[in-house]
Amino acid sequence: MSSSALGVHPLVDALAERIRACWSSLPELEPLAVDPELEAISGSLDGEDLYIRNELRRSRGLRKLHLETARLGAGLQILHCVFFPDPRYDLPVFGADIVAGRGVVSAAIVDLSPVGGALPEQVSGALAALPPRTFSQERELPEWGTIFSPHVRFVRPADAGEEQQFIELVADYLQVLAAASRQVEPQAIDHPDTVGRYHGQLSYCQQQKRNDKTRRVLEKAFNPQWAERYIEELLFDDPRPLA
Ligand code: BLA
Repeated sequence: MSSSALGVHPLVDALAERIRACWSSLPELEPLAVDPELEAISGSLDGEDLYIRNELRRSRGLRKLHLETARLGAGLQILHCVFFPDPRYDLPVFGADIVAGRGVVSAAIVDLSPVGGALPEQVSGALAALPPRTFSQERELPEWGTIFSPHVRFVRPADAGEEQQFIELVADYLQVLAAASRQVEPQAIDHPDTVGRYHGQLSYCQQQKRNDKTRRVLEKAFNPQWAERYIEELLFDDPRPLA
């Protein structure tokens, strides 16, 4: 059965398709195994369909590309996407999240987030040069959102036109990341910059885990132990220790 047959919001489907298309522009794209238990999860909760699909890849400079599309409790539809860099490469974390319920998108966020204090200059320059995209409803970041860059966009798309703008915005950010990941040269595993980016990525994961909204939804759809494992092992797993 296709995910749309289960009632995933068209923005979730369309953005997932666009992200998959962007994957192919990443250098040295390779498969990455997903725990078979987590690849496709379906069930029901309070009489509603429950569905999670997880896709993983990796590419040059990026240790894990994760795309999750889900339909969880109370008609909630989610797209969750994070590309985690290999700390040896001076690359940001790509993150995007869409939350929709009852046909309305309440949250759409995208960012290339720094792990080394500030974004690499090439990346911030390329982001600053992107075509402007305007949204009528900007949202305020939560208190844990200090991990995001000055280029983060957090909006509530008001109509189909703004939903399309959001898709284009995500594609712009992915193009910037693809260009950077083609050019950047790795540094030694024990280089102080590598160590700094490793700690930066740990703190990115730590802050994301402070988002109670994600945890609460997963606990309700499954159970607290399952949610804990899912968050720690798949959503925001720490990078492998350097030595
Ligand atoms: C908010 N995330 C939310 C909300 C829910 C989820 C229910 C509240 C919706 C709203 O405020 O309108 C739930 N998100 C999930 C679940 C998953 C998910 C269950 O990804 C996965 C299974 N969240 C991320 C990533 C980012 C992110 C990668 O996972 C950003 C790059 C951001 N989600 C994010 C932010 C909020 C949010 C900033 C708003 C939080 C707030 O306002 O308190």
